[in-house]
Amino acid sequence: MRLRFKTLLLLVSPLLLVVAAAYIQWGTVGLSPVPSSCTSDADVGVQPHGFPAWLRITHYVNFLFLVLLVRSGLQILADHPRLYWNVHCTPGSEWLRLTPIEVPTDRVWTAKEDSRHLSPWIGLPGYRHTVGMARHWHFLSVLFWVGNGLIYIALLFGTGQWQRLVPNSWQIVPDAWAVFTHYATFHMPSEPNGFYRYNALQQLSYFGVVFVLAPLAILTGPSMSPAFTNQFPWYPKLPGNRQIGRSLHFLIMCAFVAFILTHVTLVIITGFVRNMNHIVVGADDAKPIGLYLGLAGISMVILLNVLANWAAWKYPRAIQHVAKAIVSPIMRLLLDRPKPVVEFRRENISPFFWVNGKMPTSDEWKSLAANDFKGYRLKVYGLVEKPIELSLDELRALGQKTQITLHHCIQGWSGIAEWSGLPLAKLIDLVRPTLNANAIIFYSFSEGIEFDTGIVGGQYYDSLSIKNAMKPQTLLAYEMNERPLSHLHGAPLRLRVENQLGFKMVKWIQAIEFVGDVKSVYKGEGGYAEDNEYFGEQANI
Ligand SMILES: Nc1nc2c(c(=O)[nH]1)N[C@H]1C(S)=C(S)[C@@H](COP(=O)(O)O)O[C@H]1N2
Ligand SMILES: [Mo]
Repeated sequence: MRLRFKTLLLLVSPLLLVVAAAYIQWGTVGLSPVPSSCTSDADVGVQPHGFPAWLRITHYVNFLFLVLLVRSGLQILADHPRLYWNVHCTPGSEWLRLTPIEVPTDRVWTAKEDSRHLSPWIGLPGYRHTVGMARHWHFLSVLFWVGNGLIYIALLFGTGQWQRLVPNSWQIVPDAWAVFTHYATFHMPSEPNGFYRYNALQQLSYFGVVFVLAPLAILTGPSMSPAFTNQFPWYPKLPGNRQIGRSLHFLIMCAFVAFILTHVTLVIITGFVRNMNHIVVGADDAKPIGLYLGLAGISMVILLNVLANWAAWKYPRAIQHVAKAIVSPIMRLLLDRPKPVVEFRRENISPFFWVNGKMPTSDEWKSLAANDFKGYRLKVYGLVEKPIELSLDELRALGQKTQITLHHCIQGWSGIAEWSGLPLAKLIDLVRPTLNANAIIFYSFSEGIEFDTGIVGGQYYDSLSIKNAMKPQTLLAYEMNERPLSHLHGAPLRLRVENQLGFKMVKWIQAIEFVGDVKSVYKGEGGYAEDNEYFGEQANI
């Protein structure tokens, strides 16, 4: 693991500075008194107060999904355990590296080889290169988390409870500082009864988590989506670029975890039994029932997490299909229609471009490669009126488009390159799919690797809907950065489909088939990664 020293300093120095300031104040002028409005005990007339059932329930549901989100998110991170501020992801430029490995320069080191094992105690579902399953849990959880959050916000403002969170005067800042100086120097202030009101620092923290941290977590998510950022080019520029968005998404997760740890600690040390009664049963007394039910609730969250891991390993296909039924329609509705438009300039091209996949080993590809692919014929067949075979020269003659675009790998890395090739729409016009054709299958010369097991085997392939294939940034590319495609990057022909993730972009294309339904091909999930690694076939995010 490596964290750049400068970055570490940048991240922790604000915290160190405020703590130091608290000590300096204590040692010089003394601690500011905690304002009386903070310490005065229950003023029963104050409205609103207490914790109604909706608040207690949404608080609990929030906790459950937050835990699932953090665990599945860490699993996604482990698939490319490096965080960058730059969009090129050049090895060595990462600000945080959660792997001991420095990328070797004397041989090919694929992004999949770079993925790390994560203990299933931490990760959901744990182990190595399980990004497909982790994403299903992440996206399913986020739907429920956001849904629960919206209900909470609606009721918060519908019932007046918001007055307990939203500060109504700037006085909260010096008041919160006064409380902070006490905590930081280990002078526990006398606490107000949280059933009626929070202390100033507590209120400000809750306000920050609900109205700043949660929205930022939600907003930084889509900055990583190829479909979304290709529709709204300004969006990833808000954080700066896709990798800054990804880094911030991670740092926001860290802030959530830090908040939860602090929150739980303070709940325990400021009157555990009474506090648990407040938030679990909504009563302001010292009976132990809230504590018992609360601990049972926490055990339930742990149990559900164990079940989530177990289901991911025991019934991965079922989870893939549940996500397909719930998540895919939403992605399709929100992200599938617009045409990808974003292009970059030559000077933006990445100096390094990560590689994925296993080079073809078949004699057929090797002998074609030995002869500079002069003998290559792309076969196009299936549900088309005019099946054809095309040489590379014939492909070039059909039309050429050049685009400089950002590649988004499902693992998290990205890179900008210039691609030239035949717009797929032209090929589709030429072969004329029949009315019952809906999807296009791209078969590779290469085999896939099931990464967690290391099993090599089965033809790599993937599919596109004809609708997506017709979009202007879908190319059969034969050039990268003004050179014929290199062997590593997919010679002689590869797919580019810029509103989707990298795994859809089959390299070393052997043949193209038009089908009615992807169910008829191999295991029927729409691609090698979908069949064997349980990736979702909808690759908009
Ligand atoms: N045949 C084949 N094509 C493939 C893959 C593969 O394993 N085999 N990996 C995919 C993935 S996951 C990505 S991110 C891109 C990477 O393209 P690159 O190696 O040119 O960067 O190729 C895609 N095409
Ligand atoms: Mo990828």
